[in-house]
Amino acid sequence: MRLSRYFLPTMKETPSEAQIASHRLMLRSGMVRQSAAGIYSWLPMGLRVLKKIEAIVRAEQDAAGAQELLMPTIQPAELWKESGRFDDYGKEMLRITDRHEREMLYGPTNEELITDIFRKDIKSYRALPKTLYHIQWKFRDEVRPRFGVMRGREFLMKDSYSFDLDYAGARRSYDTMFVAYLRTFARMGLKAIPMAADTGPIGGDLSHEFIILAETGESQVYCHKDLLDIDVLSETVDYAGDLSPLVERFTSLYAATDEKHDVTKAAALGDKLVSARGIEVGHIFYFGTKYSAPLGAVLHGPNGESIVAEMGSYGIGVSRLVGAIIEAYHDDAGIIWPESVAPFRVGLVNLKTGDADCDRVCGELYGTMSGRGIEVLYDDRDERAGVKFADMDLIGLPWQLVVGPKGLKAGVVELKFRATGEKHELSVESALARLAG
Ligand code: 5CA
Repeated sequence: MRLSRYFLPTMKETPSEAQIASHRLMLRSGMVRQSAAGIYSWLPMGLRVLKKIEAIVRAEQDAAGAQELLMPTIQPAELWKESGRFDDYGKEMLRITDRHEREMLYGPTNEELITDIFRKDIKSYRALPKTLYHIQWKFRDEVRPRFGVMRGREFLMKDSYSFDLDYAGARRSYDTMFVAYLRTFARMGLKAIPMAADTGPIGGDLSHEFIILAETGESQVYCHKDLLDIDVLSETVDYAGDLSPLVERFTSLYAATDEKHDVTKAAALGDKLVSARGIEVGHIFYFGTKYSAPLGAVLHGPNGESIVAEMGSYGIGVSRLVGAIIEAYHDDAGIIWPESVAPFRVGLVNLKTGDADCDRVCGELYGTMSGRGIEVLYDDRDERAGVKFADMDLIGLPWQLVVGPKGLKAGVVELKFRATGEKHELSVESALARLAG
């Protein structure tokens, strides 16, 4: 992509409405624009990151055996009356009446709708277990939408729902998602710690929030220091095998949100206790028959008996993750994207647009990288070098490849790694080789 043609409205000034770094940086780097309180448009650069995050979430869900479908954003109120949540959900639910005076709502979550789909088509115990998921916009009329996409009213969630025949099966499905979540967040460069948590309006009696530690987090959390040292991606995961040892490595160490905090247990950890602020990026629940019983998701068992499906649900805040990753990866100059979610891998900077040599070499580099599938944003604007450097640091692409007239005379270009600021002068060929690796 050529920056001269790209829709990337960056800002030098810090927007006054933004209280935390990620919100400021998302506005300044032209990723999102607010259209109403807690409701955002995703501009091209922001959307690229959102899609990258979505792709990692999807890949890990698929690897764990979950199947993707897509449910609508608008749901009929009747289903929620069947579960009893229509009244319980209160003011957070956006209620809508259609032209036929039918009560509808903009889905804040999908337990009822998925149970309805399941009960209509799945009748035999042979069809289980099943875990279904979708990645879809939700609406919650939050009292205090704030911090940009971190606590929005409209937000993108990945939500999965598991159906099993008994507790043991449901526990297995829970553990599968537990492990898939560990891997998902690790692939984004995040250390998300599973913590014992309250179940709130979703219900049930087993639940973990996946929390990343950050000063600007909305919740107070406590955990054992050793949890921060487990390297999840170095573990071999076999979803057909026994996942409980890995799950136990996490759950055997103390970790709790404020609501579940046990002062005595925490005190016993001594200097191993970490007390910090955290951002909830995922939340998983086991709630047995809370929805399947009232909605009648009942199966024929092997001996003609009736079995009420055992369920769990598993959410990831896909749009919240964009902000959460920036909270974890930024400095005074801007964002520092981990490679796995970066909107482009390389920012190609032409220090002197209009100079025949610079234009030619940049054109060649741009063509070669694009041809090799390296995602590159080419700053071909007629701007001062200072402006170009500042914008590149702000948008935080992992690599900056800088081409200037002086360097070219000496036969070199400069490759900068945004995360460390490390710079190397290299020949064009060596720079390309580095970037391809
Ligand atoms: N049905 C369950 C699991 S599918 C559920 O709705 N869980 S939840 O309420 O915990 O939401 C799942 C995730 O969505 C949260 O962990 C959080 O990361 C994200 N989320 C929740 N509310 C918001 C919000 N207002 N803005 C942005 N992300 C949110």
